[in-house]
Amino acid sequence: MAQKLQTLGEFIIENQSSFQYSSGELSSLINSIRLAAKVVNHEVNKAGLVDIIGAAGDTNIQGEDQQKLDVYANDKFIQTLTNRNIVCGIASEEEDDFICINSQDENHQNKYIVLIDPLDGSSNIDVNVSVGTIFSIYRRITPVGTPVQLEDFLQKGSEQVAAGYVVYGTSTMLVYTTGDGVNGFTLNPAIGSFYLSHPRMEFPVDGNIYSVNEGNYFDFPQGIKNYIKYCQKEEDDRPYTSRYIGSLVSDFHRNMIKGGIYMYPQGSKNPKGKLRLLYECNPMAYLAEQANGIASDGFKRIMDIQPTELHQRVPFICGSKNMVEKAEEFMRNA
Ligand code: AFP
Repeated sequence: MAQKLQTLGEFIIENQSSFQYSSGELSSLINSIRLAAKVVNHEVNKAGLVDIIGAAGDTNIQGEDQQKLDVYANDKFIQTLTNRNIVCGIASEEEDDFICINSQDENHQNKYIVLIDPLDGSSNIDVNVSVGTIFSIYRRITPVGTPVQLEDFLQKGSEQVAAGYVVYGTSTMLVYTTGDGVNGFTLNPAIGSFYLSHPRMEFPVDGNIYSVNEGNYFDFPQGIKNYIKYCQKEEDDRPYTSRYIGSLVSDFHRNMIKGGIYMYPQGSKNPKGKLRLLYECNPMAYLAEQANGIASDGFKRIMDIQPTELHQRVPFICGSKNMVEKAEEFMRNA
């Protein structure tokens, strides 16, 4: 007999009580992200049809060209979270500073803050390659009812209460964790609902895919060069294969399903790594650990790093446990 399909909305309600701080607020927040994701998905899918792609003329704080869909996704997520009045602060990869919500209202009781990379991998949009949204949720540490402060955003990844991503791919999926495993929901575009399609997602302990921008090979630390050579050697029946999309969400998603490792190390072009600790690495690290994987900067756990600035970058190595441990071993011994 066919199994009953469970929608994301039903899943959120059903699992609300298993969340340790259960008050319904986190559920509403994830519901808002679901809503914004559907709106952005609609626009991303139209990208090839309408003249929405291309640089918007602005440059973000990292000095990168912003594309119109980056701006659109940023606005939609911020608007949805602000209008529904369920968070007290938002930080976005596309904004220079964090946004304080309800700063004038002493009676507001919202306790969550959201950090978001609204459209990661956006340089892939104009060639019809998958992109994603990444989000990360924390409880504020300053008193409720006061304006949020920078310290609310500069928490270690280990303090996250939820994290997830939306991958706008051949199908659109929302994958998230609230600390009790990772579940994936696929959008049925005909109905506009996300359905539980990938319950309890886990990285295989080992894998055979390594994902890295090998164009930067000569710039990599010796440990990473040695690890890549190890993957390429044909001896000992180690048939590794290379797959790199250049869109973190998509590379992570594939590796979680098939088993693999993603690496973006430091180098002279990116002395501290390229990826952002708060918007990309911490949420992916939380998902990875909840899915039996590991995320490291080559030497230590990503989620143990104390952030010092909003747009901080770190080296990032993430994926199947045995593969990440092996890469760390090469880093230590280099
Ligand atoms: P964009 O959002 O600028 O396309 O950057 C995407 C990204 O942050 C991450 O999603 C990719 O894995 C990584 O950068 C790709 O970087 P390279 O193009 O340097 O390999």
